[in-house]
Amino acid sequence: MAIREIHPILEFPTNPEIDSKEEVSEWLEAFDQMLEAEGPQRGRELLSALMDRARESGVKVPVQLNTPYVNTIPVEQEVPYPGDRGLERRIKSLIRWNAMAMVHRQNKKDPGIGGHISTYSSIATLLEVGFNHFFHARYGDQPGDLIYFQGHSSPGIYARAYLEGRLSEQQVLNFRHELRGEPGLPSYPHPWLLPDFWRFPTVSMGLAPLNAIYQARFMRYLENRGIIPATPRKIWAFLGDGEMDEPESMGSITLASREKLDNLIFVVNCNLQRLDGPVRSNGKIINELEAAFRGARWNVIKVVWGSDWDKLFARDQSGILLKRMEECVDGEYQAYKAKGGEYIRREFFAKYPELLEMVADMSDDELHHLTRGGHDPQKVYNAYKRAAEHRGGPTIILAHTVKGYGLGSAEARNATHQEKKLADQALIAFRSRFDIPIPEQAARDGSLYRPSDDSPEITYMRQRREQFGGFMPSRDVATATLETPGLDYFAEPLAGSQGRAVSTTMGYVSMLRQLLKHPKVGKFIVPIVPDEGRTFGMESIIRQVGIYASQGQLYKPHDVDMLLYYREEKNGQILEEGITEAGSMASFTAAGTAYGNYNVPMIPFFTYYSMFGYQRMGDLVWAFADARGKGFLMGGTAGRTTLSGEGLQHLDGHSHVLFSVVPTCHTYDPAFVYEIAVIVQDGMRRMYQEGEDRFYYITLYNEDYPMPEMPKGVEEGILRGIYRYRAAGSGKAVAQLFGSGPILNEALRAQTILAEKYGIAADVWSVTSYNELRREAMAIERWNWLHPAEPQKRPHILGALEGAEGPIIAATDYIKAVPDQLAPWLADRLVSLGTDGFGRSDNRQHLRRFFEVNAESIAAAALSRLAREGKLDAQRVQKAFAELGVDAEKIDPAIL
Ligand SMILES: Cc1ncc(C[n+]2csc(CCOP(=O)(O)OP(=O)(O)O)c2C)c(N)n1
Ligand SMILES: [Mg+2]
Repeated sequence: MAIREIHPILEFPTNPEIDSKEEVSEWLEAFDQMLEAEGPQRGRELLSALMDRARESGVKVPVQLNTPYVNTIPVEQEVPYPGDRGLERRIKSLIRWNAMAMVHRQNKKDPGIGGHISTYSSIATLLEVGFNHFFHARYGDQPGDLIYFQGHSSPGIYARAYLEGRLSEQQVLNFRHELRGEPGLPSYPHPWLLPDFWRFPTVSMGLAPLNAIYQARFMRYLENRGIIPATPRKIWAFLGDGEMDEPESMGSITLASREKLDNLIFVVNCNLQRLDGPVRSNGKIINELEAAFRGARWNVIKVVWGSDWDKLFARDQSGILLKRMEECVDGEYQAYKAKGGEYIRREFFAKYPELLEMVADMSDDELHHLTRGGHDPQKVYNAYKRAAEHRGGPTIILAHTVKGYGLGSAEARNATHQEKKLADQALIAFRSRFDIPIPEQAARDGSLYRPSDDSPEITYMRQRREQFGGFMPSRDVATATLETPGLDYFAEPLAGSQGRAVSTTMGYVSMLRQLLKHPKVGKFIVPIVPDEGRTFGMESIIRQVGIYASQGQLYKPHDVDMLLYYREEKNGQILEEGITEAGSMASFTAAGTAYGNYNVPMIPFFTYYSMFGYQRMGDLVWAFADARGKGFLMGGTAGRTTLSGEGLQHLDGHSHVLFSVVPTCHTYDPAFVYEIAVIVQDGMRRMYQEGEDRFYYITLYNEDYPMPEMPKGVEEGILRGIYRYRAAGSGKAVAQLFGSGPILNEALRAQTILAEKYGIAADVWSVTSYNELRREAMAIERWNWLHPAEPQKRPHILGALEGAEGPIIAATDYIKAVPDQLAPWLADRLVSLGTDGFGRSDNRQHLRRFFEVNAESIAAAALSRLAREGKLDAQRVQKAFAELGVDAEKIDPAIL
């Protein structure tokens, strides 16, 4: 008995075969005696010393990451529950009812509209103990805890807010009916759709755990840099056990322990089921997660069994109950709940006569209602208390729950996730089980129920929340007050490089260096880089502001004598994330939403390899936009022909298309450093001074060429997406050449070729953003069709091109779909040249010829188009092709 009691502390399960041997018994007896006399701490020390000795002697000490399948906190170490259990149960029952009723009603009224009943039913106690006893809305003048709610439990969160009086009945009745001309509620946590309420979009599985880890780290970053005061704030992430299968869920768990993030608490709702069926039918998800997280050095607290099991454990002299619990797999545990008390007695207890005897005095109904730990407020409270008090690392609570808890025939069934509405009888049974004080007919109708404002339930709920500083979830954002630098601060990039060949990346890095020194915004800048700092020439920034390292620099770097040594600091400003674009995006998210979560206007610049950007972490970008994130994503080593040498997996020719789908993202493809300066300056103003919820994707290239000084009066054109960079030298242009990024230089060279070799005058335009031009044009077109009686308006692209005649050859280092965005307005004039197809390993010259975006191809395309329009002789143009080295019969790079 004593051995089993200390299991949770000692972490060694007994092995009956060894136990039986006499020698072992003697050892165990001696150990028991010592434990009794000197306590568990001494026991731990002794074991640790024994293990050290064993290791020194070459004995292979077994790695044991699992504790027995019981609660981590022994019953004798529990503290009593501090709340009014009866009242809290009534409140929880009311929330359960309303959460179920809102989904049920919607699906009766509008079949197929969806929603979830069974997820909240399993997590209700886990959330309610938090709301009543742990979740702080404020710490003094600081915002409070940050909570990532399991996305599919949203009906329960809404139901609570409804009882609190924060959401109207009409809103709740319009759950999943947002577009009816009256207030409604979105399906899941979406700050974009309900900005005063939700903080974190969590419904795409796996993003919440990753974002929560980086959020906890970012909180420490802000504290260590002195941007916010240190508080006992916590980050709670409520996660599904099925959700833990997503690679993002567990991919960064060692960061949390390495960084000693004791402000982070994961609560996994282990209802043993996901959408289709069991999470680990033939094993135990709780044990699997326990081993993984203990291995990653998290504090793991298992909450497996409710208090009513305690008396059975107390009766168990031989350890047979634990043995039976250990041998059952999750598929069986699920079946026990689905099939009820008689089945539990027959299949679980009757396996061993001794075990069966143990429950002889219990009815089938009592057996069925033996509670799982995650449904017992006493057990949950104790786990949370331990987690909140734990120091030195993150905690994960693995709470055993039942999916569809209380839903009668839907409880623990494989199909329960998809349950949207209940039959009349089930509604009535629900009402009885949870004592909902409504008439039978109201139960059949699935009516909402809210007691009066002065009822004990509502009074208690409100009092509890007042004690913790206010309602949650809630998102309140202070008005933006940051004064961002004017364009004059960017004098250096605007002046050009004085003939020196530099890349836009270099120009951007020196601009960033300058911004970091700015007296008002400097400290808010957060440079983020996933192990590519040197690729982008950021060594000087590392030296200037240091890399954030929560422990400082515990070693003397080998390059300490060099000017640009590898500088790590406890208050370092750069987040060097290592090779994790997803992790970096999570940091970008924490920083880009800090204006709302910490009231500090952090301005992240996440610079990365553009090819490993959106297509690698797109769902996180989408969630960032939903969360109203701000900041600059800087796609470095951009362009399918500009990043030479690398090849198919590296050469990015499409990230602009991918980013163009995000409504709040502004994408720019600048050719010159001054263009970047104008975009960044205006972006900072809009996001942080004007408070607009938007962000930027800007591509950076590594081709060196002289950066010109900014011509006069082009700022607006840069921001709107197009301006004439160099008009035809002599004569009126008969063709228009569009270029973006370094391909603008090819367009300029084509302009010269056309003029000098063929006497064709052409204008050259820098197109900084096809996407901006398209969005504006679409908005104008929409207005036009909606206002047929009004004079037509003209999209900016047509206004900008007024008087500019002839075909338009639009060349880009991105795929043709990028310039093609303007086809609805320029169709009869537009010839797009782009880099469709797989990248190749070669140098720029050969890549551009291969993809037909070099100057010669641009010139040839212009001549060809003029020939088609009857303005040039086709035979002559064909001859020109030969002169220009353009092979008309070459393979099409788009398909090969
Ligand atoms: C990335 C992603 N893939 C798939 C889904 C669809 N989906 C919604 S809920 C769910 C099952 C969730 O199971 P679990 O995490 O165990 O939560 P439970 O409802 O059991 O608490 C799935 C697959 C999703 N929301 N996100
Ligand atoms: Mg689950």
